[in-house]
Amino acid sequence: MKEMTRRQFGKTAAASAALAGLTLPEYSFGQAAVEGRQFPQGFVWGCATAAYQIEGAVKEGGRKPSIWDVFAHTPGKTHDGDTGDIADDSYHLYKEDTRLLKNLGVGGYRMSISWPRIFPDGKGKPNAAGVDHYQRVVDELLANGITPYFTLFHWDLPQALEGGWQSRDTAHAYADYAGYVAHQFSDRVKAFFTTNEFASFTDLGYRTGQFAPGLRLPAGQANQVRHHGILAHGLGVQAIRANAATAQVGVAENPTAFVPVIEDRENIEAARRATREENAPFLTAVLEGKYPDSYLEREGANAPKIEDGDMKAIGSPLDFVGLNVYSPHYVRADGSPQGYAIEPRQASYPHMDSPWIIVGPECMYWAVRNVCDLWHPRAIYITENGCSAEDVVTPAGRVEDTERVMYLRTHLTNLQRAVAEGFPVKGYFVWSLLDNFEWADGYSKRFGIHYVDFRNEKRLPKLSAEWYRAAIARNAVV
Ligand code: PNW
Repeated sequence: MKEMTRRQFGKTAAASAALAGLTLPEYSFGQAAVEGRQFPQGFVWGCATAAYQIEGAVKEGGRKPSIWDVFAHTPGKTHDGDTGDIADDSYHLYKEDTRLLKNLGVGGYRMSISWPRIFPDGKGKPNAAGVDHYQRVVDELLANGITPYFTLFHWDLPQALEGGWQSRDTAHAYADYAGYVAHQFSDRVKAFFTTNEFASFTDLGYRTGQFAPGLRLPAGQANQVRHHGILAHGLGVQAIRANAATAQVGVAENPTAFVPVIEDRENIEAARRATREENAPFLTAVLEGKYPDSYLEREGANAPKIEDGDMKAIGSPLDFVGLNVYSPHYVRADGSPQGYAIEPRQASYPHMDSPWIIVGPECMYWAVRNVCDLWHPRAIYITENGCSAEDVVTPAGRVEDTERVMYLRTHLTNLQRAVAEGFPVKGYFVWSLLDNFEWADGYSKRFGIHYVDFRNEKRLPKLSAEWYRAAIARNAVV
């Protein structure tokens, strides 16, 4: 028999319904689907950005350079020599950005505070103009019913801090800065993320050199940098709590998300083991207050030097854990002592515009589940999820980023699974509100749900913004 096309089938169905005197309820299929894909009441929908990626105005309001200003201005370090000098000019356009957020209907905005605006020299005398700027941003958000979530460190380390993260003093300077910001803002800002993605600002900055400050240190020194990164987080938690009794504190981290190749007991166990082992110097240390012995043994003489009290600070209890989730790693159980093997990725694996964003939406479910099964955090936020796409403005003046919609929809479907199974996921922040300065990739990779014309900083909602708005309005994956 000849196969019926969908269109023919639709016509036939409609015709037989009409014959039987029935009218098909509008959206009948859609509604049934949405009911099963609902998020809980009070779920926080949001967008995320980071200061250096959107603000521009690098010399205004008393700001001094961060390591990213210096790095981006060093020839050969970023795509086409792009810098964050202007970026999205959000320093001036924050009211417009707030309008975009309001149009989406989000409840939360995860933004980062530029350390060199608050302490231009990294420490010492705070800069009132920097504090005032963020007070105005918070005013605007609150006036529009949007809850600010502060990330206190999203990689823009003040250049003036000698030695950067190689110096233990930087962890103490960070804690002073974090405590100061908490003190200034905690009457109106309730949620603080200490740091964003340990591996990105330690390993990529100091081991592989792709990110600022672009160093390639040997393993022992690089491990010490990692230690200073998580120590900063721990001392920061203590400082925030000391300065703001009611503040909610957590970390925003991108642990490698391991997906079991087959969903059975052995492979699920392998994914859990891999999560703990492969994230040993970062999330595991933070949530256990201890480096796993296997990590210390593996690193041997290169293991970090730990001082008294470090691990207690690092393991400070958290109110929530933020997870940045983009891509999966597949893992299987094997007979090895560690009990798992990470699958190599085949060359044909599908990816988004950034080659590292491999598409495997189950990573969203498993990132949540592995972390919850291992460490039972009180709450989880998805602090970032999103993708780059080769967006173009059509002659009709639109950006039809259907592949970003596909990416978001499938990841949210998997997040909804986690929520439905009872994992304590409280919110989700799309990366990103706007196209922006994508670090070493400069302006060549677009992650926004709003398009930005970098010749004039004009914003344009993409199809994905419309889609996100609909999902938020229905509190469901649509
Ligand atoms: C995250 N990688 O960075 C950051 O938190 C954002 O600032 C960034 O814009 C976003 O993801 C998109 O890249 C990452 O190469 C950058 O594995 C690179 C990697 C991971 C995270």
